[in-house]
Amino acid sequence: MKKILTATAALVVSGLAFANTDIDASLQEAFDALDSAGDGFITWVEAESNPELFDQFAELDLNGDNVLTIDEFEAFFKENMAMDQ
Ligand SMILES: [Ca+2]
Repeated sequence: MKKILTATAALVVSGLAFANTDIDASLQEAFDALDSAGDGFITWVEAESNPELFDQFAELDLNGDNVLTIDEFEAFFKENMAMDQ
């Protein structure tokens, strides 16, 4: 009985770890798709390809440098793209 519980716990833990990795990979993929220059930033011009992102750009740009880093983009991604995760 104890063995079964331990195995179940291990499955739950690895499932959670996998889910997190999956979101991180999807986040990076979505970011790279928008970062057409591949410089690690999403600019206003690059954000134009995604109207929802463009609308929220100023709000997401926490440090006001007019580019979004992956950390700034993460908030948008989790709110708008990862809902079904
Ligand atoms: Ca910024």
